[in-house]
Amino acid sequence: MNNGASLIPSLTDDDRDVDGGRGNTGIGLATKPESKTAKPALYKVLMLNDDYTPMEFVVLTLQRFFKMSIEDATRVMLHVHQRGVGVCGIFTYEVAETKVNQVIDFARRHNHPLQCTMEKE
Ligand code: TYC
Repeated sequence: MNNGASLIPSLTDDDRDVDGGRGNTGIGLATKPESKTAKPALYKVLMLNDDYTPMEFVVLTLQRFFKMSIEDATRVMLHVHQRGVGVCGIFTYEVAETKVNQVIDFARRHNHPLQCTMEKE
C-alpha cells in the first residue's frame, strides 16, 4: 500500500516484536515457544471382519464399548463387513488398549472370533 506522504509511519525493526517481547536484544526468536502441555499420542482402534461373528453381535459390541448409536454402529459394522477393517474410535494408548481387550474378551465369552486391534494414528 502506498501512503504517499502519509502521516502514518512505517514499521521499523524497533517497532516490531522481533524477539518475542524480550526487549530489543538483537536476538530473534528462532523457535516457537514450547507448549507446556504436550499432546498425547493417539491410536485408532480397528475392528476386523470375519466370516462367523453375527452382524448383530458386532453392532452390540460397538454400542457397548464405543458408545455408538445403533445407526453409527450399523454403519461401522457394514463398513467392516464390506471392506475388511474399520475404525471404531481414536484414543490415547491406555484407553485404546483397554477397549481392544474389552472387545476381544466380550467376543471370546460369547464364542465369537471377532478381533480388534490398535494402530498409531
Ligand atoms: N462378516 C460377518 C458376517 O457376515 C459380520 C461381521 C462384521 C463380522 C464386522 C465382524 O467386524 C465384523 N456375519
